[in-house]
Amino acid sequence: MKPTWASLGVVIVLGWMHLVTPSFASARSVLVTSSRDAGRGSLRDAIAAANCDPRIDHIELDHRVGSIVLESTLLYTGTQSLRIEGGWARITGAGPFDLLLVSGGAPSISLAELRIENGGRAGLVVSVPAGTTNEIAVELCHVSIRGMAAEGLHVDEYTDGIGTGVSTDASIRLRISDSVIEGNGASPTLDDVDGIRIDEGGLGDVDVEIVRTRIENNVFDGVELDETDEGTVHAMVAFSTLDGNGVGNTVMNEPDDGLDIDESGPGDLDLSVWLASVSGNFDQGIDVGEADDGDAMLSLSWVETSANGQEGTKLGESGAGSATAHVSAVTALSNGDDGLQFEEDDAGDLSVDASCVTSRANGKDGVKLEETGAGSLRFTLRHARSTDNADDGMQLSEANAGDLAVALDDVTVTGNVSKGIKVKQSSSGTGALTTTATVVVDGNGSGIYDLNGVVRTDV
Ligand SMILES: [Ca+2]
Ligand SMILES: [Ca+2]
Ligand SMILES: [Ca+2]
Ligand SMILES: [Ca+2]
Repeated sequence: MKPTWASLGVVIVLGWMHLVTPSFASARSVLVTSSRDAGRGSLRDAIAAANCDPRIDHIELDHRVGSIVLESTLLYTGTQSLRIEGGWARITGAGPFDLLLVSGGAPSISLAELRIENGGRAGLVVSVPAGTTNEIAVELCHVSIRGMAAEGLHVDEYTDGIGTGVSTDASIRLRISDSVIEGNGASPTLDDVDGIRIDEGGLGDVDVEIVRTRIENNVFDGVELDETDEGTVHAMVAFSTLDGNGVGNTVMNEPDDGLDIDESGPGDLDLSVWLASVSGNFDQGIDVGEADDGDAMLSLSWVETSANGQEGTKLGESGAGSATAHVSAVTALSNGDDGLQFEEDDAGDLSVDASCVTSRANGKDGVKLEETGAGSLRFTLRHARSTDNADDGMQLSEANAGDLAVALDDVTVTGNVSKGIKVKQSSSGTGALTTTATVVVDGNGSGIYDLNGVVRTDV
């Protein structure tokens, strides 16, 4: 029989599918059907196929795969974006190796419906190759990363490991939703192996969004974002918990927080946290630092930061640039240091607009704002309570060039061991404190007001 063009097409397609095993769900998707470490139909085979064929951008695990015990790292070296849909499979591996390593500079790696558990090193490592200048995006949706000896997720731009060697000029974008990052970093010898860690250097930004996600009981920081040189940090955390991180750390290079962000070099830091719990962490709940040129902007709304070992929230801004914070419906109870601590240094202002804040039984001040260097301090606080703290209810200070303007409205300050409200304006400039319906019950150990260089007006 003479072959038709249609039958020839079938033969060609079947032959091509035979060459690129395992089986294909579509032309650019590989279906994983085996739970074995390697071999036909395995996840390792699928990733190897994607390493060789840039048309493959999708790997799907059949929901019957169940559990895969790896004997070595799954290494994705492809340069194309890749999405792995895990079918709720569980990937583990007892040896001292990272479970999934992405090293080819793919613009996007996306994992969904996958459980990555109990590995001997990190869960997912994205190692950005030298010379990369584009954005590298990492997306986790319905992913759990639990019980890794090292980081749960580590995105690293450096050639020689954490923050050392030569960095690329890539930007890093991370999106996490409906996920769990829990109990990672248990190695007794590795340092700074956080639940989620981004090491970004050189040109480029860090852009992070964490939604509906639990990041808990990691041995080091829950989340650590380090951005250096030119570039900004934008981070948003919502409907999430970052509790109990940094506890049980036996290496102790540095105390660890729920959320730790460090931005340095030119560029800003912009963090929004809303509807979140950041409590019970070893050091600070939220610890953000912006250095050199650029501003720090912090927005907290409906956030609980309690029972952290040091400050509930700590913001530090240094170098040129200002610090601005909007705080509403924030609770800070029984932290080891201040409930809220904002410090701005060098050129630039510190401006804080806060309402509905409860700061109680903290180890030092309920609220501490400190502005030094050129620039002014502006603070408005409405509908707030700062009570039963071990030092002052409120300590607000402005130094060097610049003015101080504080307005308190419907604020209750009582039961603090030292002063109720301590406000200090030193060096040049003016100091003004306006109180409206502010209740300062004389239950403070050293009296109600301690004003230095400040004129108080009660309206
Ligand atoms: Ca940078
Ligand atoms: Ca900066
Ligand atoms: Ca500054
Ligand atoms: Ca000043």
